[in-house]
Amino acid sequence: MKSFTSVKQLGDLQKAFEAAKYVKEHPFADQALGKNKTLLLVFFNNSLRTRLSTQKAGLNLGMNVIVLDVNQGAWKLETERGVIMDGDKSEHLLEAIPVMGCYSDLIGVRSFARFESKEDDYNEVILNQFIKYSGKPVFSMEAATRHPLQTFADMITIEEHKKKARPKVVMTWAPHPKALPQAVPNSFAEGLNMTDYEFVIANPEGYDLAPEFVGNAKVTHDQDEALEGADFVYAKNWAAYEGENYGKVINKDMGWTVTKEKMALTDHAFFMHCLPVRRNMIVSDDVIESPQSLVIPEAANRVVSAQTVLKMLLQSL
Ligand code: AN0
Ligand code: CP
Repeated sequence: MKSFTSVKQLGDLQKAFEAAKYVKEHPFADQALGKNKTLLLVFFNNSLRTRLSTQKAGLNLGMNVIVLDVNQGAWKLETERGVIMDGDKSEHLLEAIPVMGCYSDLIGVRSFARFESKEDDYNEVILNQFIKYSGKPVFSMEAATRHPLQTFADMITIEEHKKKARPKVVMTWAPHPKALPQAVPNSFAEGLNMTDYEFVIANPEGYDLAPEFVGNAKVTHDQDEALEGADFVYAKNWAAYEGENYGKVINKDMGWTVTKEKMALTDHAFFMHCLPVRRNMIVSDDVIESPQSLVIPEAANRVVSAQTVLKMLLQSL
């Protein structure tokens, strides 16, 4: 594996789940693999889980781990080529990236969609510059269009909790005050399309995701209908994707909050969310605190997903 930017690069899912199970049961078995190797994590955006779980994954593998928060303490970076740099940005990404490459063996990058240009976001301009200019294997810690380490952790969590071979998994949009990227839902859809589960996406009109990510999922604008008989409810907010509304919040319909009444429509479903979550916007207190809530096991599996992927990357160095 040269870089890791999409769950599709996991290849055979059953083998990936087995690799994850081994990592979970033997977290310190591969310390020799990472010895004297440096993991650099670069954050253009905030993070709690990704930051801590990926560091822990690297440490479990015996790696040295260094972290850079680009917006706190580093020079402000210009990302466009050809700009006359007479403003507030002191350094260009085109120097910064190869310099970071000099100090590391593997590089993780978090760089959210900026919602300034759909084309730039969906072409992953920042992540791809790291891949092109760092000279090192790069992995996504949530880029503009995907969050593969989250999706892999979500899929491991479903695998661990499913009670039937083909569970019904419903990904539902839920309201949020601010515009959030489509990376998590795109990536989850990409992952679920690799399985033979029944997969339904529920969102209000105007919030349809990009067709290349929706794939074979059934899409409905009726949340109640989608929830009927669900085994897993995966809630997430995302900003609009389509047309002029790209990156905008076009409605905050509180009728889409996942409540006890909504969960009663399901087949005693598990509740999932990648976190951070806004309570009583996305999900009610009682649902997230219920025994059916998997949000903490899901976050715990972020170490497993990161460690499994880092191990694969180290093995192909
Ligand atoms: C981010 C998002 O929705 O993509 C990160 C989630 C893992 N969420 C927020 O910015 C609140
Ligand atoms: N789920 C997730 O990626 O969380 P952070 O944004 O806190 O890393």
